[in-house]
Amino acid sequence: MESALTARDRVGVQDFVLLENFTSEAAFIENLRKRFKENLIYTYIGSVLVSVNPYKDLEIYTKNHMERYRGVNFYEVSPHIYAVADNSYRSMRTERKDQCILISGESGAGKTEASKKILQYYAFTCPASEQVQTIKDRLLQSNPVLEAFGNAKTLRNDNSSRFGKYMDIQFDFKGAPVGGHIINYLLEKSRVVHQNHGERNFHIFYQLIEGGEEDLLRALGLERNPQQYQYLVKGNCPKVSSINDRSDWKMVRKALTVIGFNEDEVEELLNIIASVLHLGNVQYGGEEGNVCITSDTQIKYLARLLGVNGAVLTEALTHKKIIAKGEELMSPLNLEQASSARDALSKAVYGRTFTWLVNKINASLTYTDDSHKNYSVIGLLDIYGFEVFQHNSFEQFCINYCNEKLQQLFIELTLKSEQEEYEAEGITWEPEKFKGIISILDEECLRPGDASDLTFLEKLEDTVGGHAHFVTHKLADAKTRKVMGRDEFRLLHYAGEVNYNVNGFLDKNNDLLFRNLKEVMCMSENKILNQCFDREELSDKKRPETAATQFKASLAKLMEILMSKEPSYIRCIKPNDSKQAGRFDEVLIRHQVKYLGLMENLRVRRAGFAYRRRYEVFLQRYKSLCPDTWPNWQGKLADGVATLVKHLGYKPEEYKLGRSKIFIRFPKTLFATEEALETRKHSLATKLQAGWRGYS
Ligand code: AOV
Ligand code: MG
Repeated sequence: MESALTARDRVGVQDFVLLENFTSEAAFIENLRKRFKENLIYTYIGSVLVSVNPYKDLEIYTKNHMERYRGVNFYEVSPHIYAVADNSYRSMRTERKDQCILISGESGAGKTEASKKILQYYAFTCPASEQVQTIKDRLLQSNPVLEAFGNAKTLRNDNSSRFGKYMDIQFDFKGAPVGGHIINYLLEKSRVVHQNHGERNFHIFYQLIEGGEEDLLRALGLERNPQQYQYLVKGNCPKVSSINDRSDWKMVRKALTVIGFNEDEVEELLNIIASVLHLGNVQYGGEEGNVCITSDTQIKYLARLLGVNGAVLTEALTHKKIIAKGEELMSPLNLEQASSARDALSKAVYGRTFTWLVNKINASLTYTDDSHKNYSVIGLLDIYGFEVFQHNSFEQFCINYCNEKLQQLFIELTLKSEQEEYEAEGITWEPEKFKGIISILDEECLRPGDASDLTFLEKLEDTVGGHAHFVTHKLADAKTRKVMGRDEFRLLHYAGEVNYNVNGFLDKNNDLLFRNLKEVMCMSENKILNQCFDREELSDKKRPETAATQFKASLAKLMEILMSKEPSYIRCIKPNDSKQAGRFDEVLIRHQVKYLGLMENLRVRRAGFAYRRRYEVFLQRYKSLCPDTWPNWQGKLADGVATLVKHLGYKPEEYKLGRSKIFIRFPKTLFATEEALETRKHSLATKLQAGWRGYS
């Protein structure tokens, strides 16, 4: 028989709190490594779940597993994401307090997969009537749809979320999921018109082209070859080995039906997707000052698919309307302006359709029965993770800003008492630097005259240039200067350094669509577009808020939502950069353990929690170690605990019994008891295998 000690040697401890050498980062990582090797990807730090992406399918998400975690105490079963889900659910039910589960980690660490597992857990374990079943199905099916339109292959992740998502699941008094609501954050629209090498556009384009039926493609005027489309060729990556676009297409089509799309709506939605591809193929020619569209094939399709007048659209794609002395004039665009007007239209159409889609899903998740007005919620947060590429732009700036906000929240809520130490370790957090950068960006966007991406950079140097976490080519030391472009600024984020290239910052932040293109879209006969482009927008004289400012405000609101709920945390770790199973890249992992603040997290937990346990929790966990407390202690809890520790041989100086908790003085006492439990479990398992029934 394998002794408990060797079992522990092999699989490590399931809660870092039980590590003997809890201040040692090496011991922490060693424990992660042992467990990872045994496919044990989950480990706790108290109630925080640390998850390492296995990059392979583990048989740990079956219905049996879900059953095993249902209604069971955290400490009675091995660590699992289902335990976290169940714990939040039970807290919501018993304490009647809204919950939220915050999932964080860098790009590719496993956040989206985690959020899907949680949703599946609720869909399977919560009670359901027929109506509730419909909601459950829709909750589940909202994922493939939103992923098709909002996820894409990047260099970091084959299924990278390119939008942030916060989803409330609403439960009635019986604990049944009766509705849901999704808030989406800043979609990376630029991907619609441009992808970096080795990356793709949003999945839906490839799904449609690869999976769409012949008739459908003919009606949309599409060819079954992504390389035909300018918007799909830039990354030179039409196929991804881990993705089957054709079967995904089938899944998405089904999901749309489950969510309640009728045939007309599906048609209108696909018309929009196809029209974006046609827009990308609109070619300009002619002389400067007299730009024209060289072929009218695309315009013909576009007119039909977008439900607009072809001639009006052509004019809007080549001219800009200006109002001078009360008169409207059409001023011709040059080649560059015309292509960027076209791309702006593609981005606007796609981005607004995405928001429309979220609203449509929300409508389908709204429970109509009035008796369910009083519901409790569990919120799930799955954002885009921190990311660094060779070339980083406005989008990465926003994504990484969002991650810093979330990290800040985590620190505030869990590490407050150790914040100083955290800062002393050099992992400081300063959200203020972003605010400064965003307001300068806005200033330059609003300033008439010579404002440009480069003047923005100069202004940054003038204002935040002195900041220790900000550097530019001009301000850098000789070594840094070598790896920085003249058009870049570098920020030291909590998770690492990122060089941002300022090219395009102003345009992306302004996010402008020429007025005459808006006018054309407002006249669209496509019902979806009609809802996306509102005529009122045309009469609105006020300048719309910039993209970064809107994003900043939406994140501030998100923080308020999260603060109003009882949080649980899942900290996802990415084991390697090559998306490979079984590879534990220690350097990469140590970096994440550091910046996620896991060591500090552990120290706080140890100080506040490990040596104190409520009587019922202590008794529940260790009752099997004493014949008098097994299987159940009948008397007072305190007496049960006293009986148990006496049997375990605790010496008086090792513990104190409080009003509702036992206080254990030395960690070694707790370890010994934990080990006894391991041994007991192990011998029980061996006996059961040998056909043994009953207890001794
Ligand atoms: P992310 O959401 O954290 O990145 P994902 O959840 O998309 O990362 O995970 C990336 C890939 O890792 C998935 O597509 C799976 O192949 C694999 N994976 C993750 N978790 C598991 C798991 N529990 N079991 C098996 N495979 C897994 V980003 O959205 O890029 O920040 O913006
Ligand atoms: Mg994701």
